[in-house]
Amino acid sequence: MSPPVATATRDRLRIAIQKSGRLAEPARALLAACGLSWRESRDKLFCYGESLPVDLLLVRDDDIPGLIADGVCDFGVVGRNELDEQDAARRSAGLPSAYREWLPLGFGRCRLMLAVPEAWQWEGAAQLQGRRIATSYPAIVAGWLRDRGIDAGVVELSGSVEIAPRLGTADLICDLVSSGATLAANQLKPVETLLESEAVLAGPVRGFDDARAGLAALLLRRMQGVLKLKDSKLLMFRAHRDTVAELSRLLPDAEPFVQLPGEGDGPLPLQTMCHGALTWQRLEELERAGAQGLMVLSVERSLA
Ligand code: PRT
Ligand code: ZN
Repeated sequence: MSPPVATATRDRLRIAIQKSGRLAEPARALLAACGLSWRESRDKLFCYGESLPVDLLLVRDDDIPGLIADGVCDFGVVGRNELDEQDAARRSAGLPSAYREWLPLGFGRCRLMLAVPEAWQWEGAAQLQGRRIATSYPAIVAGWLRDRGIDAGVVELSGSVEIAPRLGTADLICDLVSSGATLAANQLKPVETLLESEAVLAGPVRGFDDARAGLAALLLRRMQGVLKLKDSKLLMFRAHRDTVAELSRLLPDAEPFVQLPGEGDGPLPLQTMCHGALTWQRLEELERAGAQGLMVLSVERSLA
């Protein structure tokens, strides 16, 4: 039987992730790649950690910052947009920050942007004076306007923000954009970026002073390892000493070459960890520059 969700255990970590939605699967995949596994509860809201004392709480993304602030959860995987919005709202209500970003996670990328009707000639922020902006991010938008000394109305909407100009409830919008297709379908064009967002690991402002400290450090180290290796490949090849400088120039996204033990005075056996894509074209270029027997290997795990 799973322990009740609200019990404040101090020797287990509790991480909130989105139950369903854009960040749900990538968050689970990242935690699983960190070696975590869970027993699902029947209500599918709480998953008891089996491989490590790290439990999951499956919730709506909007609830994650508050769960951390209240100490119900230790960490959460949430969009920076949501975290910053709730933090800005807390601060404008005179409350102290109750969480912070611990690690950017590289998925769920999008931008919080101002978008205006296509017919507008965009001349800059001053044009917003006296206008009405529809958004689900009122605190971020209000702060952005305040910083620029602009007096504009903020119309808070929880969804379908992009139709507000057509309905006449606002003159322009501020919303998340990834491909831009939603804006285009609503005859809107993006003009200003307020925030570059992605999923982040959010946690308390300060660390932990009990058994969770060690668990948090372990989790963070594994996450950093997984993220670093995500696009990394081990590249092995042989090359004559006089071609090494040119080969490393062609691999600016690789770590310094390591020479492997070998015999004779033929080409040196070398390897390097490359953090960018190794396309066929790049390999052919390396071959022309003198690399022989090129081999690209996937890396499962690394403590390097
Ligand atoms: O049910 P729950 O409350 O948990 O989920 P939700 O519906 O509030 O959130 P969800 O799953 O839609 O998004 C979760 C997080 O994904 C967001 O908080 C962002 O951090 C991130 N994310 C990344 C996005 C987008 N890209 C995105 N494109 N969230 C929303 N959108 C929406 C945007 O609001 C607009 O309606 O997609 C539309 C624009 O997309 P394009 O591709 O047409 O530009
Ligand atoms: Zn939500």
